[in-house]
Amino acid sequence: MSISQAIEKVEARYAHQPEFIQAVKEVAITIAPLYDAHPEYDTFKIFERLVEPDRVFAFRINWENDKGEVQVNRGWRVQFSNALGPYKGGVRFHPTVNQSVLKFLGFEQIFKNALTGLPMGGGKGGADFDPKGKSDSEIRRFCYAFMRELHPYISKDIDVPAGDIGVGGREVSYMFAMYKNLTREHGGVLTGKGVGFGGSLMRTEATGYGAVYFLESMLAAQNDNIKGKKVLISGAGNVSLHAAEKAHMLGATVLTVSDSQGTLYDANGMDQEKIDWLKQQKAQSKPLCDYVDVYGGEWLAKQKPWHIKGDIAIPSATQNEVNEDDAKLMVENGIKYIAEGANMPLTAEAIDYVRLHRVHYAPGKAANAGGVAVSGLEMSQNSVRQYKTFEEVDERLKCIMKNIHDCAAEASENYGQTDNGYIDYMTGANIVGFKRVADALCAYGILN
Ligand code: NDP
Ligand code: 8G0
Repeated sequence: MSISQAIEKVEARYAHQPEFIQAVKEVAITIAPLYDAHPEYDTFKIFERLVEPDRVFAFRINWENDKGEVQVNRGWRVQFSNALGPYKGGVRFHPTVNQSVLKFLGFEQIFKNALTGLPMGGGKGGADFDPKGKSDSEIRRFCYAFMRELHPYISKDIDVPAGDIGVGGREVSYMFAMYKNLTREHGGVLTGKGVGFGGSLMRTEATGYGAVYFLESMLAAQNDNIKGKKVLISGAGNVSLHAAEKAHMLGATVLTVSDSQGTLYDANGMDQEKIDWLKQQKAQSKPLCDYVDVYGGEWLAKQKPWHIKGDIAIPSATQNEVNEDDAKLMVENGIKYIAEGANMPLTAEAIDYVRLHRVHYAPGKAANAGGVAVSGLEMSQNSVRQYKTFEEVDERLKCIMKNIHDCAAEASENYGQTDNGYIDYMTGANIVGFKRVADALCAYGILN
């Protein structure tokens, strides 16, 4: 079966899973030259096999709110592929979570994890629980209940979840406590744990910092650098605020962050004090717009950042947040580089538009791989029970991000996709990630 036939089959079978189809097509359209060079992939039906998860667990979560009322949510864990190592990927708590979203995220995770060069397979999980407006006790009860249902399917050598949207250090700690309580195992079953009980230094910063390290390599490839560049960031969560922090540390001017309510625009740039204030504000679930009263700038209610002039965009909120109109605004406003902090923040049309206009574009599976890479380092540290310093992890992260950049750029060149210095990172990253997984599957024969 050819790749295009496999896509048709996915489209027919999963017509009700648009995000998943979108993610599959984005990989499919770029790996044809690799497939042509490797007839064994066709023989072993690698693509057809990889678009179907190994398994999906679906479960109900019963929990009690502060009024003593019983609440019911749905949860899932998608174990997509363990060809390269234990299933690895975050857990998302957001009302928009469904199987389509988790399958797209799990599918992407397979190739991202392969790109890190660390032994991790791909998976993703979550629940349609909305943490907004919930008390700490409600969050705790939900996390306990979620882990009570999830724990039979995971372990440090089988499947290793972590946080994602709506799941940070507090939630990981509650889930870890329940896992430990039920299994009596104090090991590396979750990453993003507190540093006092098995967490890695730098895991919190890793995704945002890594995205900026990736950008540094993209800029260097064009004989350019980040100093003095104007940076637009969307989102105001873990990825966004740490991307802002690193961009500022390296001499860029961070003009925006945003959330579901609107965009914060500070023409003077956000320095460390302002970023620390934003972290505090978000940790207390307080509104971004209060910033204007303290530091000035503008609050643009219900607006995205893309109508503002800048050099670099780091969309770091959620999937499909940048549509074709937003892409046009980016190009009109001078954006030359895009590094995806979020997973699939650009729609397919937006990607086509920015690439057509020769904006240097790094897909999430390359640019945001720093988070899962440091999770991989957390797993190793848990196994050997020895912990690295912040500086040691930072060095490894820099090295991994540079390696992902260089491998993707090299594949773009080798497969004839680099055009006059314009590197096709999307094709390059997909080819490198896919090849590592496909070669493992071929070696296994027809077992996954
Ligand atoms: P957080 O929950 O910390 O932050 C999410 C941010 O995005 C918040 O500011 C939130 O705003 C905003 N947001 C979420 N959904 C929407 C929406 N529908 N519309 C507008 N804004 C929205 O999540 P993370 O920073 O961890 O994750 C952000 C992205 O990065 C996700 O795509 C995630 O999968 C990806 N990622 C995360 C990694 C990590 O290590 N955390 C690793 C690699 C990728 P509000 O508070 O108003 O909802
Ligand atoms: O550490 C992880 O496994 C993790 C957590 C959240 C998101 C991601 C990702 O790569 O999208 C990975």
